Amino acid sequence: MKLYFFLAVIFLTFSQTLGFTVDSIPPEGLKQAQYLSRTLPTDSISENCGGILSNATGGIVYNVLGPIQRNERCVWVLRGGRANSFSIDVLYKRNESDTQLSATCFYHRAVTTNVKINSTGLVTSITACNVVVITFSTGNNVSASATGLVLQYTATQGGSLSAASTDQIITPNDAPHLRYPLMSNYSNVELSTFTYFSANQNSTGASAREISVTYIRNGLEAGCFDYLSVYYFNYTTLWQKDETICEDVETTVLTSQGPILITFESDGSQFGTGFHLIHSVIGGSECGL
Ligand SMILES: [Ca+2]
Repeated sequence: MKLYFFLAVIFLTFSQTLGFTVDSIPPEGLKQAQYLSRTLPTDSISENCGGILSNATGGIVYNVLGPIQRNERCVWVLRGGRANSFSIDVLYKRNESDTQLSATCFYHRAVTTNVKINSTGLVTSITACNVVVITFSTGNNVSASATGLVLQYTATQGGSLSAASTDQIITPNDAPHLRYPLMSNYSNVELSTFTYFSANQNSTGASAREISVTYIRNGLEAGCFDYLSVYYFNYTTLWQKDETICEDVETTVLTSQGPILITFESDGSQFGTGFHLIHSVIGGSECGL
C-alpha cells in the first residue's frame, strides 16, 4: 500500500511546482485511499478493477484519480470469511454521471437483492448476506474526469456455510475448463460463486464479444435440492437471476456480452460430484473492440 503515499508525494511536489501553497490538500479520494492503507493490511485491499476479498475486514480502492473508461464492469466478491452479515462504508465516491455503484447480497437459499449506492456513508439494506458483490459500472457517456471509489467493509462472522464454499473470477485468458469441485464431491451447505467476463476486466469500450459458458452436469442431488443460479448483469437492472439449473438439466449454454455470475448452492444433506463449466469468447477482436 505504498502506492498512495507515493502518489501523495508526487501530488504535493507537483502542487508546489505549480505555485500552490505547501498546505495543498490532496484530493478527497487520495486522502481516503491513504486512510485505508494505514488502517488495513495490504492483502485486505483490492486496488484492481474487480477481485475476491476473503478477509473479515477489507476494502476497495479503485481509480480515485481517474480516468474512468466507458463501459467498465468491475466486480468484487466480498466473502469476508464465514460471514452472516456485512457492514459496508463508502468512504469516497463522487456523484459522476453515467456511473453506477451497487451492492448485491447473496444469502444461502434466499432471494438475492441489489442495492444502488448513490452516496458515501454506510450502505443500508445490506444486512443478512453470506456474500456481497460490489459492482462498479459505467455507460457510454461517462465523463473524462470521472473518478472511482474507496470503500471498506466488515463482515460479521457466524454464517453456517461450508468452509469449502469458494469464489472464482474467470476471464477469457483463464483455462477454458473448470471442473467443480476439482476432485471428489461438493460439500453440504455450500454457496459458491463463479463470475465470467467477455473481456479482461479492465478492457473498455462497447465490446461485440460475447462470453459463452457451457454447463455440463456431472452429478447433483436430484429434486433441485442442490442447484446453480445464473445471473446476468445489466447496467440498469443490475444482477438479475435468469434461470436455475437443477439435476434434470444435463447441459445448457449461457451467453452474454456482459458479465455472468453463477452461484452454486447445496442443501444440508446428500452431495454429488458437481459439474463442469467451459467458457469461450465469441466475436470481436483481441482488444475487445
Ligand atoms: Ca444436497
